[in-house]
Amino acid sequence: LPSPLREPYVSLTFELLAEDTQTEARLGRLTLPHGVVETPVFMPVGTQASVKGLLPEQVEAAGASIILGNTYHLALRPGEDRVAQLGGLHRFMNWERPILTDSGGYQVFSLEDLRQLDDDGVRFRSHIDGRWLELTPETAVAIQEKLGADIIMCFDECPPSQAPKEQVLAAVERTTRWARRCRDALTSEDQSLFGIVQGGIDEELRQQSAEQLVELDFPGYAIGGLSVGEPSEVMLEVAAKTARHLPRTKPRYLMGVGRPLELLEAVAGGVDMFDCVMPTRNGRNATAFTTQGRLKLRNACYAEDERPLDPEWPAPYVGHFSRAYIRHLFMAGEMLGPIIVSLHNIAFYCRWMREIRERLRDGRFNEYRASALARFGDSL
Ligand code: PRF
Repeated sequence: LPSPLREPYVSLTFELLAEDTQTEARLGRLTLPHGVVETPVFMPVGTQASVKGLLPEQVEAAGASIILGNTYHLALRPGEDRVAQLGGLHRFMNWERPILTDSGGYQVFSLEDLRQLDDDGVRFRSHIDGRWLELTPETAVAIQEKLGADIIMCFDECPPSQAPKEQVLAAVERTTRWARRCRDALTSEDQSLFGIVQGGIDEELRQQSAEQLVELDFPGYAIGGLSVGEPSEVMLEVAAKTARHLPRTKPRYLMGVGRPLELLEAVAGGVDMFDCVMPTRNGRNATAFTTQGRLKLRNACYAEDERPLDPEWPAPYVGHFSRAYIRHLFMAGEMLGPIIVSLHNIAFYCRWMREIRERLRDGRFNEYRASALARFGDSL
């Protein structure tokens, strides 16, 4: 078609399907090049092009519609050029649904003494082979373009939770400058770049950060810099207050959060997307999330327990194994133990989000929220 008649290629659409009347919660649908994501959504973490221990078909059967990958780890090994040469991250790992990659900002800041930080970016030594590497807004975008995720993230500065206000302000200002550079560096038309709000636990700085990023007009926004050691109630309050300064019609992603009840509360505060290592990491160390609370499967009380992990919410593939058997696998150091509980936990998190979406659809979200808080207290 002649160019004025050709539909512009749309790499992301976000439809608001319902808004709760009593809270800020929203039901949405995100359409990306690799598929549709119903929100609120939980994204399992696949840092090194693998959701640890699980086959892609198991992750999908567990209910995941989008997963997260990490620029930092994949740039170090096997390198973005090799992934690109092998057809991009989707093909490399055989995951055909949407992927979001984090920019590496957060990972590199936890390296402390391995870094040189200035306004240009971060230089650090590879923990794998000691070679010097550079992450800047431009390189973080270029790497993420080679990886080929549906959603890519701006390179941001996440200051430590105890940082004084001047340092948090400086990080906000730098994060905005970097966000503009990321936006200007983007060339790919089938990837959507999200901005990341910083500002620590200071309301004023959060508002400032959000407003500056909204000015840059990203297709979606993340709330970064939280869950870095502050109390859970503070995290939830700051996330909800930040969400108010973000555009109603665009997706909002709370990075690195959290426990199931934190996800529920953050949804009530207006958040649409989450990622967290908790289901997979806890799965590897024998902790299962269930409708009976968290189970620590090495505990002797499960030695002869014939019940499945969660009779109410059986996970695909693993719903029939007894607690006694799973405990045995952990005691014997068998790799099937971490696999079973990781798969169970991902399925639990995805089911948890599905329940939330169903309550948003039928208008009973706040009732459900109250009953879940009463039922699970601090057990989830
Ligand atoms: N920035 C980025 N990734 C992140 C965070 C952040 O602030 C967090 C904060 N908990 C998790 N992952 N780029």
